[in-house]
Amino acid sequence: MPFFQEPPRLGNQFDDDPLLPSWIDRFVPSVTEELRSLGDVAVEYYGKQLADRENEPVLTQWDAWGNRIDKIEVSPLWHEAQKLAAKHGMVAAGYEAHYGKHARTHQFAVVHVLGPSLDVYSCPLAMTDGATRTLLSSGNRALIDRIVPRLTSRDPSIMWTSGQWMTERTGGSDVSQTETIAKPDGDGWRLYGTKWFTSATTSEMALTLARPEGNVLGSRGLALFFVELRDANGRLRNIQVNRLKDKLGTRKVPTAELTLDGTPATLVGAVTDGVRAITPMLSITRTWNAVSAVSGMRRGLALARDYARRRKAFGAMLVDKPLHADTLAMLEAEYAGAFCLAFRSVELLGSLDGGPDMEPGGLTPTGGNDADERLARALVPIAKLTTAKQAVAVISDAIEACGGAGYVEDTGLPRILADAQVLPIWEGTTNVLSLDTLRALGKGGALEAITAEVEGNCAAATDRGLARPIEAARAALRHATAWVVEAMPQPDRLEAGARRFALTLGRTLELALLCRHAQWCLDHGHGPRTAAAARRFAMNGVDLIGDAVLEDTKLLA
Ligand code: MFK
Repeated sequence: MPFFQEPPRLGNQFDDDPLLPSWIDRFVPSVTEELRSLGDVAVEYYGKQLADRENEPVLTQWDAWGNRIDKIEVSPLWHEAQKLAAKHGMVAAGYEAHYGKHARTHQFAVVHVLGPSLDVYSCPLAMTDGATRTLLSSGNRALIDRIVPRLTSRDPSIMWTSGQWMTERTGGSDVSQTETIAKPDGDGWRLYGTKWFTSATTSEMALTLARPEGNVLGSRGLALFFVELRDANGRLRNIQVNRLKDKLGTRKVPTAELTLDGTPATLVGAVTDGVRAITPMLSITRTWNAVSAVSGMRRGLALARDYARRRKAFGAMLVDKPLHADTLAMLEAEYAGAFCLAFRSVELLGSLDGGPDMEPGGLTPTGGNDADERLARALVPIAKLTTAKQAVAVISDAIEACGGAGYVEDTGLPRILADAQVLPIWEGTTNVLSLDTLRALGKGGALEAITAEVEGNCAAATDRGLARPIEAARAALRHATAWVVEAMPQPDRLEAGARRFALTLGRTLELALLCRHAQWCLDHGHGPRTAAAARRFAMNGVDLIGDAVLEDTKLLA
């Protein structure tokens, strides 16, 4: 009988997760059974995902009679994902009163368990969540009353998803150069321009930036608009889909280039300051990005761990080989740190929302307390940039741990890595977010908030076995703080070191949060595994601070 290797299999994606059950037990234990049952749904949809692997979105621009129709058909799994997402409240749960201030933890736990099996349907959901928060923050009562109930519905026949169109040919980072023009038209506006990266073009609505005619150049002159994509007959309203993007990953997502040629639009708020108006979207989608990064790592590691128990080489199972086990342990520690930071970001969103049950009807934000707001403003970009880089590195190693099979498309493994590569790009690159971190710290109070966060978590971790990782976190924080204070008056030095600084803060926060959670696990019967992750994370390295020699940079770049 010739040898055939058994493929890696997934177990229940709640129970098999080394962090999620204890995190949920700590913050919102009443959702444990719901998540456990979704853990099986995730396994079922992983199978469907493999079967659906080759289906990609198709754009049909013309009908048989020469009419421009620009119809996009998405994959069968995406149709199912739309229903699942509504039913399980992947957006709605964040706005429901039932779990009080832990509504966001509940919501993102569902996203974490189901997301990796839904072929990046998380992309339109992230923007839908961001659009909900942006509309709520805008105070535009007419739009809030008409649209938010759709975005937060659990009924698939009612729920809408939303796009977010910011990127133009002029760029995705510096949106101040936006070329789309808005012209007044009766009570509303019409938009003229080209949007270069519009994901979720099958959504019912979008929020977008445009410059009202005559406004000043730069981001202050932009305004935020609401666009309903189709008329009552399902026809696009003066929107042409030029083509779908031929992307490295996220190939199930119908990302398109659009021309807006007199597209009807509604002003969301003021006629200026659109970038500021859309910033609630950024905090939400960046947190989705962080959770997608950890859930992508989980999927890669779940398969690599299972494979290590099915694959024999050089006379032993891979898991029993010291070097293979050491590699998996290093990756699991990265996952554990990233998980804690992403879910801390989630928790802070909850306090920024003011909790979901702050008012009858439950959907108007009152804002959180000042300390949490200052912390969130810096922690969200740090969490996004740190976890995204970890995801690409960890998933790359996870598929390497499956050997050649990890490089063969029909195992489904390479797709996990290809999809992860968007995470450091989408919603702000690592460098843009490093600069955003500096800007957040420049507002005052944010570095103190981060220091208090690290110190508070370290102080709560009293077990002797955590002493070394705690010292590593404190030392990295001291080094980062000293560096930024010294570099502050030297703009070029500060900017050049911003990525190392932001990543050091990210890894320091991860380690401190991990130590705190490890202590909780030791105290509440969840065993010593998380403490082992904290020790190993510290060994992986935390402190990246350093100044490059400028002349070397010039020679190299
Ligand atoms: C899943 C499928 C994916 C498909 C493939 C996708 C491929 C990639 C497609 C893309 O292109 S994604 C790129 C998306 N783009 C971004 O996420 C934007 C990245 N750039 C930034 O985040 C810039 O920092 C930003 C555009 C916000 C800078 O804009 P400006 O024009 O320099 O504005 P400015 O003056 O810095 O900020 C305006 C106001 O917003 C200020 O408030 P004040 O007016 O009160 O002073 C800022 O403090 C505030 N602000 C800026 N960023 C903020 C913020 N407030 C809160 N949170 C933030 N993050």
